[in-house]
Amino acid sequence: MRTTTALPPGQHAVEGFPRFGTHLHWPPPEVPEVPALQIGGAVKAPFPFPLTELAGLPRREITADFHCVAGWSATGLRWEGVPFEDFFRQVIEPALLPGVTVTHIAFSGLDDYRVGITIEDAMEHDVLIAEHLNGEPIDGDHGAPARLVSPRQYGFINVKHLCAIDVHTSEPKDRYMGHPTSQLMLRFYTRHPRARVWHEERHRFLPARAARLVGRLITGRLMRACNPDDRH
Ligand SMILES: Nc1nc2c(c(=O)[nH]1)N[C@H]1C(S)=C(S)[C@@H](COP(=O)(O)O)O[C@H]1N2
Ligand SMILES: [Mo]
Repeated sequence: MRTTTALPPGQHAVEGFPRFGTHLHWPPPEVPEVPALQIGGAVKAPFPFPLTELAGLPRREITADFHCVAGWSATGLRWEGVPFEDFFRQVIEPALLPGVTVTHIAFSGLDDYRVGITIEDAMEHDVLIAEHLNGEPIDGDHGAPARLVSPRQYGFINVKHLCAIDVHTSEPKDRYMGHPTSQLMLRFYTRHPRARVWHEERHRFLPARAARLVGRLITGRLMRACNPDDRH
């Protein structure tokens, strides 16, 4: 296990692991009776992949810190699941349309939240489709039944309640669902296409230091509106 020595620039450690996101005004989405990942995009035909079948793929455990673009970091989280790289090679690649060059992967949640990331970032060895957090099945707060974990990228890339994975041949549009207030605030935030924490890629246009402020203002406000007793 890795012990945390340093945080990426502009981040501060918090106790525990708060629930966060654009969806905070609502309870976590209900998990379907037979949860599955709908695989689509540049494939021969879309198909569902039942989550139970993840058990038959290579498994990995990682310990990593989690960095929200608002500035807080939860440290030493132990995630367990299937490396996305293995999932891609074993499940998606055989289904691809012949001759396509995959550039991006879009991950969607049951709450209709979606982000697209580059294939390079998705194939990093520590990117997981995670089913367990600290030895327990992931709960509703943190993304049941499974979530994307990409520790080198900001929290907003780490899609909770995974239900669909689409392969793309160009950059897809993100979709942040949520309360109208969150939607309004998020219109002022254009996220960085790669969002790598160690490069402090917070915002598509603003330099890192200015983006720290925007991130804190927008996401900090969202957070406090929903967790009035917490100070993150
Ligand atoms: N499905 C879904 N995934 C999501 C979000 C969301 O609103 N819906 N919010 C993102 C944001 S902004 C952050 S910081 C993290 C928060 O994860 P946590 O609630 O487990 O702390 O989830 C990310 N993944
Ligand atoms: Mo976030």
